[in-house]
Amino acid sequence: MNVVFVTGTAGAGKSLLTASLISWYHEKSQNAITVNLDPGVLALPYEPDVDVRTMIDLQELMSKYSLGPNGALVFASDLIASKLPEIQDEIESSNPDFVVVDTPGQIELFAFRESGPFVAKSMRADSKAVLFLIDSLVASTPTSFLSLLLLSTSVQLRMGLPLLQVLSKTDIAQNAKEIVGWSREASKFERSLSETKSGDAYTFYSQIFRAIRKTTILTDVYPVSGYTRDGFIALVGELSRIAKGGEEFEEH
Ligand SMILES: Nc1nc2c(ncn2[C@@H]2O[C@H](COP(=O)(O)OP(=O)(O)O)[C@@H](O)[C@H]2O)c(=O)[nH]1
Ligand SMILES: [Mg+2]
Repeated sequence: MNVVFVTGTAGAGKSLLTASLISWYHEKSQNAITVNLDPGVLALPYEPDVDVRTMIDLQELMSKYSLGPNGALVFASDLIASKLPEIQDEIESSNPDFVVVDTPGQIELFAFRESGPFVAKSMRADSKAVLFLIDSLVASTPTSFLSLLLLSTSVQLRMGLPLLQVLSKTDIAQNAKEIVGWSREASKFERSLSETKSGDAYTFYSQIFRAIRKTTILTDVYPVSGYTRDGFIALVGELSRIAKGGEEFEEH
């Protein structure tokens, strides 16, 4: 059983990518299931096989503990960890090859509290990996791209699993190819950076960028569209290659 956690900032396209990945797997006759770990989501573009909303009731938390919607969401996200045995049982009852896990809308509720790292560490699987979605509409400038790379690095440290960076929404982005170019060649990033930054600010950003490239997994960014499925062959190929690799998804 190979598990992939789909993470990213709110609105980056996690749920749509989960929906598209699962229908891709099903069309290829793979035994694949989805898990929704977002206790607060109202509508999903897929029918989750395992759904944390059947285990955690946001409305009940609000009335029982006199919480507002934000407080209840924080509480609910923390409760995910305690539901792991139940989640695991439900997953294993389908005996799947691939499990696509959609994570809470707000990354900080998952990756930067205890539940995300706990679930990532404790879930039983042959291989586990994380996708971090970088919204190409948000990452359209070198500095905003860099800030999302920093967030991705931070999520990787929290989750303690190999992580693939996915550039999402390439079908509607103006400059998806340019962003991929930045990720592959520091000189391209710096050329674009120099259009808006100079002096100390330029040095600051370019040094952080080079440090991330040197010390972390940033080798490839996978450009995809959850909408048109552009880029799926490369992404799914990498996921299966890693899954076949055995124990853990390989570190870059
Ligand atoms: N055009 C386009 N829209 C997308 C894509 N991925 C997500 N969206 C839209 O962006 C919005 C947020 O997507 P969603 O999957 O709910 O994001 P999440 O909060 O990360 O789960 C929705 O309106 C989606 O339809 C994509 O690849 N292409
Ligand atoms: Mg979502």
